[in-house]
Amino acid sequence: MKILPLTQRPAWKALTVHHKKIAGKHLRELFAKDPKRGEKFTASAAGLFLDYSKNRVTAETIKLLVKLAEESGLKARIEAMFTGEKINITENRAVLHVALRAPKGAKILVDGKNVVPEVHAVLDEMAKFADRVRSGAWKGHTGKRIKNVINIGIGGSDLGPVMAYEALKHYSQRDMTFRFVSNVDGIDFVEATQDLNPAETLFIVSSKTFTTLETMTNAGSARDWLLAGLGGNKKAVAKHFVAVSTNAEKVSAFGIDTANMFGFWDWVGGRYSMDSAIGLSTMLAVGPENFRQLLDGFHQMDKHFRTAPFEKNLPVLMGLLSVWYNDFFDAQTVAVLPYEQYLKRFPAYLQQLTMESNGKHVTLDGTKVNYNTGPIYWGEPGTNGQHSFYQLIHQGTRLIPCDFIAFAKALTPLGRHHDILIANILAQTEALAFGKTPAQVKAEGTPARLVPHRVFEGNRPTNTLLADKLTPETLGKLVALYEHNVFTQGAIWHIDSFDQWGVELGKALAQAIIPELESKTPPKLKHDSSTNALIKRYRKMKA
Ligand code: G6Q
Repeated sequence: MKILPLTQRPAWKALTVHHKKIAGKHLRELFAKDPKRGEKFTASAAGLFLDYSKNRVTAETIKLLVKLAEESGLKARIEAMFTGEKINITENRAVLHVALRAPKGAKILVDGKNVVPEVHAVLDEMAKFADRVRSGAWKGHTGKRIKNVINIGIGGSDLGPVMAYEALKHYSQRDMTFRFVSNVDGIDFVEATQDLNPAETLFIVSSKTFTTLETMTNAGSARDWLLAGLGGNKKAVAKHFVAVSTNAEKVSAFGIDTANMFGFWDWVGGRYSMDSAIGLSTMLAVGPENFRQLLDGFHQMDKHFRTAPFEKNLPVLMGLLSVWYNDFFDAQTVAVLPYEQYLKRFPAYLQQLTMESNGKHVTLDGTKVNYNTGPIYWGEPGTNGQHSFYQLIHQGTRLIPCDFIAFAKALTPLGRHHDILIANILAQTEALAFGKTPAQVKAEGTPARLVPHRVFEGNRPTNTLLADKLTPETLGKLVALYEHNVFTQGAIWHIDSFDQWGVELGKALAQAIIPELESKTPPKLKHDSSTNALIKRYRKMKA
């Protein structure tokens, strides 16, 4: 199927005209016109319920957005991903995070080879290892049981594991301590280890490439710390270090026994890898059975994404709504606001997933886009955010579409807390949609001069996502929902959501400057005058 440039697709043109009609309409009006709106504009899948009625859309908008998805070849692109086509064209790779959660009997071919058996073989190895560590059968070098696990990794090899650990803490083995070291700022490592006994500590070095500067620097410091604490016998490394990587050679050169290496594949992107062996820390924390539940949740959402018609497809609807605001309303950002303290790292995780995927300026064929691509994702858990940046969402001059996330049941109920929490999320989306008119403000007895300050325009769009309770399975569904939401957006914009040349640049840049900072004699500097002067100043200041 030939895909026209985005702005030439008939649905895009129709949406441009349609937007002019919708832009002036208020949600108050849309709700008043259709008393069933709050029930109609909803969809559910795999136990997740989405209310998208408080969006600035009509049935016509959704019809046109779905048409846009069709004209963008979304269906074929979904199939291409699920069947292992090399849709990451700039790196010539398949994009198969969906294979990481495919059931045992499934068949997904990459270059003619079924990858599912390998996925399950690694999962089984991880489970065996996790059981040994959790039960105390795996002993450290001095014979002590492992009580502390530190994941060393960065970006995709850190954000997923941290988020999942925090999200699933309720299910974690509480007599063990889990920490995550990512930053090359030495403080990250120092603080993570300062109160730990090396004899009881296991490091997981998580790095797809096993060359990432930050991770290798931290792993080196971890080895020094361990050996210093255990009397310097290099044999100790084998009992206190395992690796998650695709690079066996480098793992072995570091001194980690490749028998203690858990592999994955080049068709797993870093930001899509929390359900691969990169999730080893998650499995150690919550146990193999819970990890399998997590994978099952992912898989349920995968099936929904692949098979549900677009107008009932949660990730597709959410992706299309993002495109709607990003490209037609010129919204710059999307806020993700979980009303669930365990999801406190979810927005940070999503920042990478969304922005590293869709922060692209050219289409698949290298043409510069003439429309906006990936919005900025950000957020904090509620209700905390309400006492800070919500002011701007309610009364600022920017349009900020928000995803509100809540669960019907608290994992550890405490008095009235949960009802109060949920009352807040409902009140916020209500206020954002309907606002408060000058007449309403006046009727409250507000002095005339204060009326403008206390008016809420409303018409601020929100999605509300509701699920039963935060379980490993639900977390899997939620993450897959956003993965496929990002996929949908990328398909509409016709960009490669799976490469990250901007991040690669960062990996190369600092390498040239490190020796200039470290050299004993003044280096010959060939940068611009600002960088040269800053390097000289830093060398002088640190002396
Ligand atoms: C993810 C990115 C990036 C990557 C890190 C770590 O999609 O490519 O965040 O995960 O740079 O890379 P390594 O796992 O190779 O250390």
